[in-house]
Amino acid sequence: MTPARAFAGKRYAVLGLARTGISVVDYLWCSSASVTAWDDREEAREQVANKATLADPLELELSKFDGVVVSPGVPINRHPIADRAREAEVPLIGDIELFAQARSELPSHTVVGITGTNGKSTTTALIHHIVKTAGIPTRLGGNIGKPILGEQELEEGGVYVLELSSFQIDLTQRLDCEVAVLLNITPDHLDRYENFDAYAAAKARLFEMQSADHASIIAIDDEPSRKIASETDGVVIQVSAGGCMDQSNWPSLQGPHNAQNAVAAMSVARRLGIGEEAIEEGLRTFPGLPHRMERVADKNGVLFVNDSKATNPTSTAPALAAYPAIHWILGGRAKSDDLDACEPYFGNIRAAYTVGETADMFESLLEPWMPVRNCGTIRKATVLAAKAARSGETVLLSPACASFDQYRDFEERGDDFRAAVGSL
Ligand code: UMA
Ligand code: ADP
Repeated sequence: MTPARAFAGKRYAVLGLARTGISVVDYLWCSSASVTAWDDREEAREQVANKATLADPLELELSKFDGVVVSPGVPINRHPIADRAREAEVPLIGDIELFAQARSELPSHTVVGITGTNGKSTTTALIHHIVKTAGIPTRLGGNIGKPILGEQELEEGGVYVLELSSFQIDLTQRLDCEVAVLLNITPDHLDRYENFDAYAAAKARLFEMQSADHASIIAIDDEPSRKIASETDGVVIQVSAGGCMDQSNWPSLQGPHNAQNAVAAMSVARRLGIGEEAIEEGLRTFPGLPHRMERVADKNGVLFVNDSKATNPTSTAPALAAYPAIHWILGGRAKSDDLDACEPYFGNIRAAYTVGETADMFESLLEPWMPVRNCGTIRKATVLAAKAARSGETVLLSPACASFDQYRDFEERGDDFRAAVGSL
């Protein structure tokens, strides 16, 4: 983004210096703001030493600042910075709020914001792909792994497509999306919210920030989303996975969950004035995203699928629904102590291979239903599953857990599975 005059001469404290924080410091520095930055990790601090004063915001007089900019990964429900900023009456904000404040200085443009528990990245990438297919300049950013302030500004008439997590929405006060999308709400991130209702309320704020003539596209396939749709004012367009008739021409959008993503994306595209032909072309040519039901190999008729991004049971369920005879590799760091969302599809599973911290727990949970091998690691599970699988069957990594017990992130876990398949 080109620097904004809105921040010139202002003072900001920035907490958290990973992808988001670094982009914030760079942007504020280029915009001639004065920045004091901090991260508990020394190596992170070193990266901004030439652009910011280094100091822990908890040791600063915060009332002297115009804002405290924190990263989405800083748990503001328990980190003392939240109380300190409130006491000093300084806004606690994130990078998306800075983007919102700079919008009036950008060439005229449209913002599409996408939230939901599952399917955000797929839908964000799909909308971006359809808009691009229609020949409109467009940029992807946000929770998908690309902080928007680090992305290049669009020319007149462009469309910014932003994936927004509830953590980012919590740090945003005035992002008025021309089109805002809610895909679904199921339990997740409960360590960051007082309860499930508070998590749902965080998502609802995206719609509360919109002007009356801007569109809210809400998939009404679960109760909390239906409630938000009924309580949202203005232009509300309700969609449902059930409204998607035929996915056969969309190779990267298979399964009921992708029907939901596709109907939401189609609705956004229509709202943006994109014609049906470009929409269909976009759906047909969408390449899909790595680590989401990604077909990594076909060996002697056995399909190997990497769904490492499925970090909770709800996001694993559609993958289990999509194949008839599965050797299921699962486990990692627990997000829940049950697999209830997956249970309707247990009939599709030939055998389970448990790994990671939840290996024992899932072993005892699944044993009454199916053969289980307690493998410990994905490497071992892949070898055993590949040996057992017959032609026409699928070896599926869809962990229903976070990756942090054994890996840096879900990408590293999916790459390890791909490497394990490669060395069979
Ligand atoms: N830190 C401290 N003190 C603390 C806590 C944290 O100094 O008490 C520091 C950490 O050392 C770290 C930084 O703060 O350096 C936190 O960074 P971060 O976790 O926010 O990392 P980013 O690289 O900026 O990534 C964030 C999002 N991370 C989270 O929401 C946890 C990324 O989403 C997002 O892609 C990126 O911004 C760009 O927008 C990741 C994610 O897991 C993929 N999101 C969740 C999800 O999708 O379920 C919401
Ligand atoms: P997010 O960015 O919200 O985490 P992704 O698009 O990366 O979502 O998909 C994460 C996982 O969730 C995928 O592995 C996929 O199996 C599952 N998934 C994708 N879309 C949906 C949906 N609409 N509903 C439920 N699960 C979904």
